[in-house]
Order: sequence, then C-alpha cells, then structure tokens
Amino acid sequence: MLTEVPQPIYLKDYQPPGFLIDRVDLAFDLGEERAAVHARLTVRRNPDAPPSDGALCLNGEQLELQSIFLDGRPLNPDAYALDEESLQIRGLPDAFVLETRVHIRPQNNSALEGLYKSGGMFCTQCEAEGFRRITYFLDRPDVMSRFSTSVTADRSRYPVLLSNGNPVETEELGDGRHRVTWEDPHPKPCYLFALVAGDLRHIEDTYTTASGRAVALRIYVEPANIDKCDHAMRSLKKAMRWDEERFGREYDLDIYMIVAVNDFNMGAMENKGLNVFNSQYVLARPETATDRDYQNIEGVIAHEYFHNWTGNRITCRDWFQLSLKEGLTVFRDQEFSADMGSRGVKRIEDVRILRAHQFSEDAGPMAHPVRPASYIEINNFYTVTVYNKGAEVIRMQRNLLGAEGFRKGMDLYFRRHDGQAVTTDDFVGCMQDASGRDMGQFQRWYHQAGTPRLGVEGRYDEQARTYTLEVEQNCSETADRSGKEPFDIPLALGLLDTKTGKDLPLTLQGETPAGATRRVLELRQSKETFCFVDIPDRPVPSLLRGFSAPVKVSFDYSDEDLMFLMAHDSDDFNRWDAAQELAQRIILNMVAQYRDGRPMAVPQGVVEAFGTALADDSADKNLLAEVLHLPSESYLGDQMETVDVEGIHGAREAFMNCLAGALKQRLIQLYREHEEQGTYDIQPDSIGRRALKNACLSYLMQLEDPAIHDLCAQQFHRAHNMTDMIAALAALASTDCPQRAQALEAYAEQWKDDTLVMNKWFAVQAMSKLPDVLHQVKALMGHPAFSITNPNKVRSLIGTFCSGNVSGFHAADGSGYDFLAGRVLHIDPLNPQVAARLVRSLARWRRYDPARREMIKLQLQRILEAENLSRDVFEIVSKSLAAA
Ligand code: 7MF
Ligand code: ZN
Repeated sequence: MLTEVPQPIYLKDYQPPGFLIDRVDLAFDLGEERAAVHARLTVRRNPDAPPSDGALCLNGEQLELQSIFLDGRPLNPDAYALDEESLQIRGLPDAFVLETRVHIRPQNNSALEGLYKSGGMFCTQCEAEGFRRITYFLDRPDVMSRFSTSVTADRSRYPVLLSNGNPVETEELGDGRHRVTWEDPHPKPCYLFALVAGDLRHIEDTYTTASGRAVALRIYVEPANIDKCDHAMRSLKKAMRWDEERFGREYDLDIYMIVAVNDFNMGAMENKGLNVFNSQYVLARPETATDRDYQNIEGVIAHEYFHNWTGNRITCRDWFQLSLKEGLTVFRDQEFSADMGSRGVKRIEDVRILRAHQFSEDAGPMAHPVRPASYIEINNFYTVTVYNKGAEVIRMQRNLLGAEGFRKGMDLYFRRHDGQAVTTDDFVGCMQDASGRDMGQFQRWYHQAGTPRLGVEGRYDEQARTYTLEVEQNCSETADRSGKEPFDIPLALGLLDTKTGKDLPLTLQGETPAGATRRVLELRQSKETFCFVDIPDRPVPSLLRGFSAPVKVSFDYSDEDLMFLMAHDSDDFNRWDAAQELAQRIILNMVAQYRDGRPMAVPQGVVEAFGTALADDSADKNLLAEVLHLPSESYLGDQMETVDVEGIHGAREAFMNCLAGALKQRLIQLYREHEEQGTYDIQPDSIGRRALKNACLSYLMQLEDPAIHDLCAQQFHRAHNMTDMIAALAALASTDCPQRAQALEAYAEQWKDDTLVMNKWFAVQAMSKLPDVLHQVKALMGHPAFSITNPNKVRSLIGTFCSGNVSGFHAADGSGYDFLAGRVLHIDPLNPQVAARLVRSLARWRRYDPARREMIKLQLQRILEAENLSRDVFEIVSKSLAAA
C-alpha cells in the first residue's frame, strides 16, 4: 500500500499565482552521467494575487540542488526549505532574480517525463507537469515567461542542439563540446518548453505565409529515417495553408521544427516552434506505413500545428481547462482531415471512436465532465472525454450558431484572449458575445458528465397531414455525481418520404414554408414537441443527422425502416448508422438465441440489405468499407445489461460468416475488381479501393476455404504496400492454416530492423482469435524486437491484447486478468503513465458475469496492495473499486 493516500485537487480551490516569472534564462550542460541545469528566473509579485503568507513555493521533483542565489548572492540556508516536491523561500522582495543550479539524471529517466534519453538523443516532455523535473519553477500554465535556452554538449555525439524559438548564438568550446543558444520571443507557460540534442538529420522546406513571410520548416529524424519524412512535410504545409484559409491564422516564428523520437508516452507535443513527435506519427513510406498511418500522420501533424494558436498563443488557466485547447484543437484537426479527404467517412471514423470509447468512459468509474471538477493525477485526464467529447461540444456550438456565427466567435476569441491563459467559460463567452445567443444552458455540456439519451416518438396524423415528434431527454447518474439538468441539444434531422425515398420539405406548424429538407431543432426542456405540416404520408425520420450531438437516440424503427434508411438516407453518416444499428440489433438477437440454446439466425432481408449495399457500383468505396466494418465486440458488450463475452464473440463471428457465405461470389468479384493496379498512391479513391478489397478479404477469410487462404497468402507475399501486406497478415494471424506461420516468419525476417514495422507484427498477433493467443503474447515479450520500456511496444503487444482482443483478454479462466495485473505492477515503477493507461482495461469489471467480476476485482485489489504504487495507477484502481 501507499504510505500516504494521494489527495484530489479541486477546481474550486484555484488561486492566481502569488508571483510571476517574466524571464527565464536556462543553461543546460548535458553529460553522460548527469545533466546540470542552471536557471535564472526574473520574478516579481503578482499584483492581482490574493493575500498570502508571501512565501514563494516552487515546484521541483527529483532534482539535486547544487546552489541557489538571490539577486547575485548565495541564499542563506534558513531562508529556504526543501522537500520531495518543492522549494519554499521566505522573506523575498517584490522583484528579484533567483538563480538555481541542479543536477538531474536523464539517463535513468524511464518515466519519459521531463528531460530523458531516447536511444542516443536527449529530449523533453513537459506537459502537463514535467518541467518541475528539470528545474525549480512555478509549474502551472497561468505563469507565462520569455525563455532563452543555451545547450552545451559533446559535439560528435550531439551535433544538433535544439530548443524553442530562434537560434541566436553558436559557440565551439574547444574541448570537443559546443553550445547553441535559443531565444523564444513569445511568452509561454513552461509546459511548452522543449530541448532536443542528438545526432539527427533533417529535411528542410520553406513556407510563405499569407502575408508573405518566409518560414523555414525542418523535420529532424535519426539518419536511417531520412527517406520517410516527405509525407509529414507535405502534411505540415497543408495544415499551415488550411489554418490561414479556414481560421485566418498565420504562423508567428521564422522557423518551425519537428523532431521524431522512438520513446514517447503519447502521440506528439506542441512545444512552441519545436514539436516533438512519437516517430510513428512522422515516418512513412508506402512499404512501411498503412493508409491509416498516412492519415494519422496528416491528422497529428495538423493537430500539433493548430495548437500554435489554440493552446500556445491562448493557453489554459489551469489543467481543469485542458479541453479549452484539446477539445478545440481536435475539432480543428477533424475539420482539416474532413477537408483533405471524405467528410462523410471522417465523421463516421470520429463517431465510431466517440461511441466506442467515450460513451463507455462516461458509463464507468472514471466518468468526468469535459471540464473536470477534481483530479488526483492530471495525466489521467488526457481522456476521450476531454479530447473527443470536448471536440463534439465545440461542434455543437457551430451547429447551434451556424458556420458564420461560429467563425465570428472564433475571431473574437483570438482577438480578446491572445497572449492569455483562460478558461472554457471564456471561450463560450466569446461565442455568446459574438452571436448574441444565450449560452448559459449550453455550459452544462462542460460541467455535467454523462451521455444523454433522447427518447423520440413519432405520430403521423393522416387527416391533418402532420407528423409530430416528441423528444424526451434523460441522463443517467455518473460515477462523478455531477449534475444532470437538461442539456441544450442541437438535433439535426430530415423526414424521408417512403414512396420516393427522398427528403420531404420541413415546415413546423405556424411557419411559412421555406423548403429546407434538413433542419437543426433545439432541445432545451426535458420534453419538447415538434409538429411538421404538409406531410403526405407516414415518413421515416432520419434523426441526429451527421451526429449533431453526442447523445444516444432511441426510436422504435422496424428492421424495414432501418433497411430503408440504409438504402435511401441522403445523409452519408445516417445511411451508415442505419446499417450499424441493424447489424447490432441482429447480433444482439443472436446472442440471446445462443444463450437460450436456440439456433442463431440472420433474417433473409438483412442479408439482402447488405447484398444491395454491395451491389451498388457507384457507391463510395470508403463508405462501403465502413458499412462492412461491424460494431466491435466491446461496443456490442456496452449495449448489454451484463456483457456476454462468449455470446457476443460467437454471434458476431456467425453474422460475418453468414454474410460471407451468402455473398461470397460478390465479395470475390469486388476483391478482384479492386486489386492493385498501376502505381501506388494515397489519393482517397485509391485508399477506398484498398479498404473495400481488404474488407472483402477479411469476410472471405471467415469461410475456412483453402483456396481463400491461398489468395490471402498470395496477397501477403506479393504486396508492395503495407496496407495490403498487414491486412493479409492480420487475417492469416487469426486463421489456423499452414500459410500463417510462413507469413509471420517472412514478415519478421523482412522487417526485423524497422522498429515501427515490427510493432504491427506484435499487434496482429495480439489480436489473434486463435485459442493460444495469450501464450503467444507472453512468448513475444521475449522477442528481441520487444522492449518493456518502450511505450509503443507495450501498447502494440500488451495494450492491443488487453483492449482490442475481447475474447482473448476475457478468457473464462481469468488468465488475461492475471497477466495484465502482473504487467501493470512491473511497468508502474518504470513508467506510471503507461501503466495507468493499461490498467483501464480492468476498470469496468462490474459489467461482467459474477465469475469474471470476482476475478477482475481480485486483480485490482492485488494491484492496490503493491508498495509504492504511483498516483496514476492508484487513482484508476481506487476509483474502479469504489464506484458502485
Ligand atoms: C491528435 O494533445 C489528437 C490527440 C498532449 C499529449 C497530443 O497535442 C497533444 C498533447 C495525448 C493524447 C492525445 C494527443 C496528444 C496527447 C493527440 C495527438 C494528436 N498536448 Br496524452
Ligand atoms: Zn493536443
């Protein structure tokens, strides 16, 4: 057990800082044993601070203090006090210069927070609270300072020395060492500080901003990866242009640098002028990266670039406001990707993530509002709720204000708050002031957790030719016990004419007809009624078009209604959603049949509906591939009272099998028609062809047909691109056939020296549906390409097994739970953030049958009893065990 139980921090306790730090001059001396950090802080009392004891309390962790000077003189030892987490100084003047010199140990830093070594290079990760592991500081985002940074290191090992801003001086020191000094003219919070030192190569380009300034763009990588940077550079230039065109935002420094590192806890980091990226979001060549990788790189590069305005120029007052920058920046990167590719498909992908992960987070023990009210460890709040639901909350404001009103609100936000550290209330205030619309009720989306459910009923009146919709909203209690007052919800909808399949013009009672066929209704009361006039026949409503709000909708559709929407809805998203809803309904029925010992059956009409979708030659290939991609086992489990692990797996497989058997000829035909032709490119149409072909292959591989096993092995061995190669390998990895081992071996032999490509090899094996998967996963942990200290490896193998392979992880004997608890306890002392992400797979233990419930609970208790448990893991485990 922990010696002291970690205590939560509350938003209501926020106080402005007692001191401000106007300037920071840092000097790093990087050695092989340790690094010395000299910090010169120019400090003054904050005129707007509330009264206090007047002491300065600087954050600092794992620092070895060497010296401390106040205004040039050594500080008297009884003027300050040191503990594990801080340095307190009393009796200070109103303005002063404080100098500290500390030693730190980047070589021993396996947590990858602060300054650490990755391979042969030094790099930093400071968000959220890593800067306090570099030097004593006010490590909070509402303290913004001008930084200069000098870096001194051995010239041959570390020829490249980088930090934020512009390089201002380079010195040769004669003893084999050199020094580079950087100045960042923009004040920033310390979480945006970055330093990189290593033997790196770069590619360079220039970008001319809308106002004609030239910006140097550089991407730094290890020498072996210099041929994998072009896609990232193209993506960066697209993102820069898009932000000018869509939001009127220009870049504000003369240089923009990106560095790719192999050991990184997260996706990437928006440090001012010097982004640091997990190498998997930079490096790509057709032979090594999939279409999904290419899209992810474009999206992540854009995300980090967009932070320059939404995050860096305007930052968060405190970490409760994290969604101020993250929700908004995710919204921006989603819109960018929608403009670069297919808007409908992008929306489907984003909603799939939201429903699969955020809805489940909201229904579990870690539920919290987009703006949380308390936390124990802030690193645990970089969640799908803060990011993805936060983006939906921005999207709803656009849905309510319209594109123009929203843009006015954004312009006001940039004008009013540039250079400040602000709150989500300030953001919504700009939307309200720019539009004149009262956003008071809307604020509840930020403060109340939970997924509202809309119960919708439709009544057609033949005589009056009216169609009346009654909409009731409800939100269940969540683990955080935040309020549940009615939400302000934009409900986009259409009504389909059953005769023509076309949208009907929508006129509400009392309005003059305007001909619109898609409208956004606003729900504010817990019950609302809307009466549409001039409706010739009972229509089929198409509700929540484009997923206009992050809610669940229940409407009593018949199977035929869903098939009708699947065939005719003019809204791409809702056409796809009708297919998902239909598949979900059939699979859950099959689960019940299976449980009751009845034969599982798929209605003939449903097979035909999927057959009809596949028959349409004019359909968008990407959309069709999305239709074939059924709801996941974990999402299906979320729809049940108690998760039936075996039932869901059996039913989902049987449903796929049934479709594959019934539609085999068409699937083979589609496969053949979409085989690779000509040269490879990543245009949306080519991506769609591959997505559809590989979806067909995965259905066909359900059929235990030796001829199809050959076809799949052939695709694997002939593939010239990673998309086709890994799709075939994934299908083989779940199939007990002779081609399986051959392909896995050939892949490992071909790619053993490419660490990112080997991660995919770990992941496909961790997803295997074969019964000995856990045994394989354990064996793979001993493979030379595996490393328990590399977060990407841990996520590819252990994370994929525990969160992606539902039936493997939830094996009835509890072996998966025992395995995960063991890995969490092993990893926690090395890297608490990675351990805390992994342990979430055990959090929703109450959803399972009594036997599994008991086994998971025992593993959670086992973890909680460990000595020196991190705050990160403690918070997740204790909240999981506590919430009823
Ligand atoms: C796209 O948000 C979307 C989300 C924090 C680290 C990157 O820029 C970031 C950082 C985490 C989780 C997801 C993302 C990031 C982080 C991310 C990246 C790209 N400020 Br933790
Ligand atoms: Zn971000």
